[in-house]
Amino acid sequence: ERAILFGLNRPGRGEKERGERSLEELAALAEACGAVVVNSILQTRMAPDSATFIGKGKLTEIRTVGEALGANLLICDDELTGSQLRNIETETGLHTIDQTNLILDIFARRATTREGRWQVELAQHQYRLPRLKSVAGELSRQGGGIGTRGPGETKLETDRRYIRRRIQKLKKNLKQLSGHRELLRHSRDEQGVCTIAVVGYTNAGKSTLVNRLCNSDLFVADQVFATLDATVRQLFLPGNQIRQRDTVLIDTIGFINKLPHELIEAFKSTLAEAAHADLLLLVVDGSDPDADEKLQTTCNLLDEIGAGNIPRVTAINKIDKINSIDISSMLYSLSIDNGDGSPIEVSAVTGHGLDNLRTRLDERLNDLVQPCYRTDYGRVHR
Ligand SMILES: Nc1nc2c(ncn2[C@@H]2O[C@H](COP(=O)(O)OP(=O)(O)OP(=O)(O)O)[C@@H](O)[C@H]2O)c(=O)[nH]1
Ligand SMILES: [Mg+2]
Repeated sequence: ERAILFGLNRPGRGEKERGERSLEELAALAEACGAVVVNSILQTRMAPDSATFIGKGKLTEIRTVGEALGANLLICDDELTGSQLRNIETETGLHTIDQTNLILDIFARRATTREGRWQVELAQHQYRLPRLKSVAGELSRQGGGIGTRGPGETKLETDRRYIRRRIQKLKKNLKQLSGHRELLRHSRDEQGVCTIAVVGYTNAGKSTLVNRLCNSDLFVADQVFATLDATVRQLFLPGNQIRQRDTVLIDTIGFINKLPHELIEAFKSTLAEAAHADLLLLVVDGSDPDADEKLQTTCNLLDEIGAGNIPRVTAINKIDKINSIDISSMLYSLSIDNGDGSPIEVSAVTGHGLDNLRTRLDERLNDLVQPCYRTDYGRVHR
């Protein structure tokens, strides 16, 4: 597919650059779906147009550019309403999707576990339901067989009913699985296991760091959303003996700016692993020019999923790719403001700084948890 990207930036200093970077990120997402980006169009506006998102003139321009470049897909760098989607498609003659749709598509491609697939499907239905008119037709055969169609009922109503029913079913299935997760978490609690959730922007190197620290072989790739599950791995720290507790690292889903709320909602049991951790290991890609903005997004999302108050250790990763003087002072002030101590520079690839990181994790865990006498614990209950 040959895609044209479009977005808005507000007037003001630095806003245009911000808009351009946002379109670059959108391009990476589009490429992750196998699309070829042929052009990007940015318009300066105070606010989106309620009917067409960007101005009418721009839409005509997009139609012309699209025809010249042989484009067949238009992707908006924001979430669109159903009527905006329809109006833009009419004006440009191009199949149009928005950023949420794109991210849901990537998740759908990457989800491998049963839980992951159900979570993505739930998010997709919740996204589709209010926009059903523009995509009506896709589902007509699945929901409405003989006998399901009431008198005078339109296809749209049947579709809605099918989706609502499916949403209920998926929620029920997911609830069962999240019960299982809770059980596992509960048993870790009972055994006094210390949990550290590894969180951060997508592609920051979280899985690589978990692998390096735990000698594990989780999937790593230079792509957005390589990880869609919360995976638990045992971490051996010198302090485990002193605390008489085991420690685990939990690798989690990466965050992204404008992470669709449908996904946050659908993935809440997976994200809950971070929200219940004793400590967060926040991984930042220090070689990324937008590192401080991405850190801000990450912090906001942590608040949103209820993990905002968990103590954290910040690791600035990929230090092998940068000169440490280049690291924005913003990064330091952001994490110091949280009262969590200065960030630790590491490289998950070369292993640089990992001993410092282990020491810091140990110190923080010592502050947070008391020793527990695990071996006695089991006997008391028998
Ligand atoms: N140069 C360098 N590359 C790194 C380092 N850590 C990770 N990478 C690379 O960064 C890319 C992303 O790594 P992942 O570990 O998959 O990142 P992640 O944060 O788990 O990403 P998601 O699961 O997609 O959110 C891979 O190509 C890694 O090889 C590092 O310290 N230095
Ligand atoms: Mg990962």
